[in-house]
Amino acid sequence: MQTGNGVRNDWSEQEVRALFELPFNDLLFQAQTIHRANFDPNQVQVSTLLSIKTGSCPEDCKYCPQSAHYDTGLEKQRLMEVEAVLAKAQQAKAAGSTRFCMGAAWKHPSDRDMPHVLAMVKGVKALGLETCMTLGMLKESQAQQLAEAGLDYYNHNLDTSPEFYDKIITTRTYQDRLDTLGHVRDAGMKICSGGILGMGETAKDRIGLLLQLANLPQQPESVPINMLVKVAGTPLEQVEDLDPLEFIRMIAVARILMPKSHVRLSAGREQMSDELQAMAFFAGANSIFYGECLLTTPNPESHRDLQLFKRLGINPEQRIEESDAAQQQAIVREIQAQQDDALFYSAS
Ligand code: SAM
Ligand code: DTB
Ligand code: SF4
Repeated sequence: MQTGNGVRNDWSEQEVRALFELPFNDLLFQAQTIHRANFDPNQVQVSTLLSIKTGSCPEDCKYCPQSAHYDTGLEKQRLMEVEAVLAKAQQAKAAGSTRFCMGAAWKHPSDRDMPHVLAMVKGVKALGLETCMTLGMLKESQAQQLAEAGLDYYNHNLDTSPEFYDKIITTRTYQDRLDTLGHVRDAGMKICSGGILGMGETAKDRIGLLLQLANLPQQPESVPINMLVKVAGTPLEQVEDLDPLEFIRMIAVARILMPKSHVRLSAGREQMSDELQAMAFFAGANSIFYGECLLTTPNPESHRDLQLFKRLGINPEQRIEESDAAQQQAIVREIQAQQDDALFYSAS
């Protein structure tokens, strides 16, 4: 079946397997051809991540340094103040990011935390950045609230295939994740959903993950493909490395199955050579996390990324029109004035 924009969401396992089994050059040629038909091949979307609440997470995701189930020596941090988040967002914007992704180590947001989170969305949006959050599972009403506050994207990864999933996480189900994605869609937000490679999964599991993502009723606008960052203290600390060429194949097949989505070369770039990253861009990746930290683990230094972009002739994607900028500045001034008023009245 084709949806209105020519995107298919009835991929079969056999078809996807056949793509993975193509000779490498044939696969990359097909992916690059589809990429060029849908995107400027020399543009990459740039997002910056911030951990707004760090560690002590009740979930048991075996890859994650923030799970309370494992001792990773991580410095924990309560939910950040809105002002501190906005200062980080300003810095990200000044460095050239167009999207600011805020992540919290929660099973799900509590109703008590929602007003703070909503204020963060409004404030970051008013700075002229696209907004993304990843806060764990959402209830229908919470998704509605986030959408009303202006949240553009919600990140919630399927992580792996339904078959491999319970080897990695036991505290929430695959269906829980699909339900959250449903609430995000119903509320009218864009979906950012992908997974992690290199967790000891099989080739069939990688096919299974892409089948789930590509065959959603509406494909995710953003598809992060993470290479596992092995963190000491997590159960996956010693897992065997994945052949980097299999990672490139995954990007290429994601590009072919989801031709209109941004495919993000996500966690794991710090450990990758420039040449491997260049190959990922050729295979159809067109988004990265930029800035020296992911949520809790290192990302390449900004100057290394800028040099790589220059060597490859890649331009960061610009989303903000100059004409919008003046309007956004006016909104920022209005919010600041409202805050000043609130302070004045609470002090008087
Ligand atoms: N707690 C929220 C949740 O899981 O929905 C949001 C934050 S969580 C850290 C976001 C995603 O980061 C996970 O779904 C996983 O795909 C990715 N991730 C976490 N730890 C990782 C690691 N060590 N290597 C690669 N990706 C990782
Ligand atoms: C995603 O798919 N990868 C990002 C973002 N979405 C939230 C997170 C990567 C986290 C890597 C481990 C860490 O830094 O804690
Ligand atoms: Fe918690 Fe998210 Fe880490 Fe899982 S991935 S342990 S839900 S922070």
